[in-house]
Amino acid sequence: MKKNLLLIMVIALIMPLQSAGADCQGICGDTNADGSVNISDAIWLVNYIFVGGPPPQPVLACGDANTDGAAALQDAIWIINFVFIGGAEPGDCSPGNWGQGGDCCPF
Ligand SMILES: [Ca+2]
Ligand SMILES: [Ca+2]
Repeated sequence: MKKNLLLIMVIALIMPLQSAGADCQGICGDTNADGSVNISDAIWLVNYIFVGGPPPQPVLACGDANTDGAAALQDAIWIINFVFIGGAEPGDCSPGNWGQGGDCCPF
């Protein structure tokens, strides 16, 4: 019983420390975390949404190219527009400045 209480206390101490760092990392729109935003990121996102592939890396927020607070098909379309027809760059992934790294903060 005391071991369980001690374990709960340790977890309670660790949890706020993890969220305080916010774990902001990655580049908005770089869903496969290879350091650039290209068509493979749109494919990664479509694979995640429709086929159950892995989520955007390193955090889900990196898939939120249109900064509406969710990683969805619209974000894949946003990335495709950015890559192929000069559309707007992926936005600030809650929060952060695009292209400066460390952008994607967990939702
Ligand atoms: Ca990429
Ligand atoms: Ca979005």
